[in-house]
Amino acid sequence: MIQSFNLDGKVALVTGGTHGLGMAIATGLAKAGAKIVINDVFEDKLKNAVEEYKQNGIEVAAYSFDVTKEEQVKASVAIIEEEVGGIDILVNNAGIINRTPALDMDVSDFRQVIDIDLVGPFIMSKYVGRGMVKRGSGKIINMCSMMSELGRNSVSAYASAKGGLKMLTRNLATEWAKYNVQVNGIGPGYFATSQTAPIRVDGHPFNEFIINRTPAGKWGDPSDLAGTAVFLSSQASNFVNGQVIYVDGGILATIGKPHGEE
Ligand code: GCO
Repeated sequence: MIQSFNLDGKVALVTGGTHGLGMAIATGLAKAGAKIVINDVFEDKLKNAVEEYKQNGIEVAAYSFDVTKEEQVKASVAIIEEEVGGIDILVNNAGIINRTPALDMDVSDFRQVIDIDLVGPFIMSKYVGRGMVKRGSGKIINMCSMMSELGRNSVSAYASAKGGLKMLTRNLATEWAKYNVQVNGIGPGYFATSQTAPIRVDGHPFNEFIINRTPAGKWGDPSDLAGTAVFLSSQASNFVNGQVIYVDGGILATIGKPHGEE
């Protein structure tokens, strides 16, 4: 049974794998045996990340391209498949958030979030999926969110993108399951990363809110996602299609509790 979780010999591409949840997932996949490829639009982020991975005993291949630019993705995927090998596992992790009330949000800012968080994963899946379909096997993991299911003030663009990403996951799963390509999602709850740092500082009302709203009573640690990512990247999930697994400390399981109640 444990062998079915083994990723030896597999090539895993983690977009935005230079920090945060992407780095934690890539580290978990590496520990399960995968060869890791990361991308970022910023060369300096890539350089720093390669060094950080190396300090943790992990050799990664790094490529700079923009997931929202179809020509860049097409060319980069071809180079990666030439230089590293066919991509067996794609983690669509790269993304941004813009916390602005809808009435105040520029349409251009809304479009930018949709472009990076939803159109980017589509473009990546289209060009990596081609090879997977041809080889008759592959795993795609889309990084969804609590906002794939729930709204909250100030994140209309992000929630729209992550809700769409859940449905893109289901649709690609529908189209590619017959080729033995499994497309699933991971929905992180609230994790201690740079992306949540502004709303996690001591004394910030949101910090208190999340601790109270999460049955586990804490922010997640990025390493908490690795096991689910290994499962969805491995043979152990070959009959799992179009699912989003929420790693959220119980947030989506509960209506919450009155402030102060244990
Ligand atoms: C926010 C947070 C969330 C989390 C994550 C939850 O502003 O609400 O940043 O978006 O990062 O997406 O699943």
